[in-house]
Amino acid sequence: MKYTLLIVTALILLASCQNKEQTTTVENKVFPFAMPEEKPNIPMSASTERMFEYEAKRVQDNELFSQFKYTRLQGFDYNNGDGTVSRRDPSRPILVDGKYYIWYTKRHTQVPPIGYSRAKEATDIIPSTDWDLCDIWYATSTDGITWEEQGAAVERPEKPKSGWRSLATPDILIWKGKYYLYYQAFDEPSGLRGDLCPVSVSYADSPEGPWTHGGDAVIPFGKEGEWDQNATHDPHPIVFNGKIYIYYKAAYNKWPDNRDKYAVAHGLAIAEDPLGPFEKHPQNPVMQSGHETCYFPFRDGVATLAIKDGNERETIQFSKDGANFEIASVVTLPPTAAAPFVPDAFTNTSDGRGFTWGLCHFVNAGTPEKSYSIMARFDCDLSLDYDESGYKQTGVWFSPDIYFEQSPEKMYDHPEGRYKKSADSSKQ
Ligand code: AAL
Repeated sequence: MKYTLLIVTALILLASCQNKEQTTTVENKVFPFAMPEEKPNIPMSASTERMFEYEAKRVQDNELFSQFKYTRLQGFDYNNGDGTVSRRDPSRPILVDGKYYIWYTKRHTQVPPIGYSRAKEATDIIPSTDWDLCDIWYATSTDGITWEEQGAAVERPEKPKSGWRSLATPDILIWKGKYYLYYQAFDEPSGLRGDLCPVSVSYADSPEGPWTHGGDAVIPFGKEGEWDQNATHDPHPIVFNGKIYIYYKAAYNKWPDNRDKYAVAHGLAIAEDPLGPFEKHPQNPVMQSGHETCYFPFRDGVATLAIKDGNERETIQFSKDGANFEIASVVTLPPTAAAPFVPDAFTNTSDGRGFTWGLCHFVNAGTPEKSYSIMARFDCDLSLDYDESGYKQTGVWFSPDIYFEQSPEKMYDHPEGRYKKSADSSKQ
């Protein structure tokens, strides 16, 4: 009797254990309610698998995710918005002796630009694009919002020196105590044969100048038939792995009669001396999304903001080697032509801290007839040293007017006018 009772108890216990085991197994096959720390060993969808590849599983905890908030800059006059004064493509701000410095493309022409597609009509007085007939100007600020324009830093040289037609889209490098400005140097009105221009460099001992010309075509065009055969735009230097890494942009797959098929990619050129020679990375283009370049040291690698163009537009990406980028987050309303204040951009850090603010531009400040650009400030939390939950919210609430501004009727109103209506655009 005693034995029978023992055996029955043992059997009941065994059965209950088995049941428990079954329940546990079944439960573990379903994705849990509490966010798992580790990737569970259960069948998962592609999206769930990918979630474990991000630096944080919740986007709100992702150091490479942020909202962007915008502020108008004070101190810049735009001639009542008549299209004759434009400022665009700011460099990253640098902080020297308590003052922020920026450089940018400034156009001050008698008339507004006539547009990319009418470049043949451009003269010494009439600019084709917003960045035609420009010089590199600079401004200073103590708070990043109110700026004092200081004057030209680098002006167009006389014809036929490279850049005689226009200088545009500068960015700055600090290397061994000297300052280097890289910028696009045009020898013809932009739009004539695309946006044809290579990069020139000038250097100075102080951000105030004077600037000495240091070379032209420092990042040479690719050979005929190569993706960067006729443009090296948006030079954007950082110091990484003890060397100067310049990211640059080229639009490819476009010809004067076939601009709509264009694609944009970024290349990387590396040098040990700011004046070159720059060697192009064998895996170029290193980035197939994004328009203007924006790269910054982040942790032990390099991160980038890829905006406007490409399948992976509006993403932030990260790469350990500065050349092989993966998506880190998808963002809303990212800054156009972002130029963040990155204190460790040139320190050769292997622990990049990110940034919390910068400058950007809006190219549609005017109308298509009086087109000009303005610069603005953005704030965000892409910094490892700053945590502001407001920037990590996922909802971005535009007023209904913003959506209605985007009406089908206004689809081709872009001031840079690169897109054409299809022959048959009527809807059935
Ligand atoms: C910009 C940049 C380059 C282009 C033009 C002026 O935003 O991509 O600089 O050449 O547009």
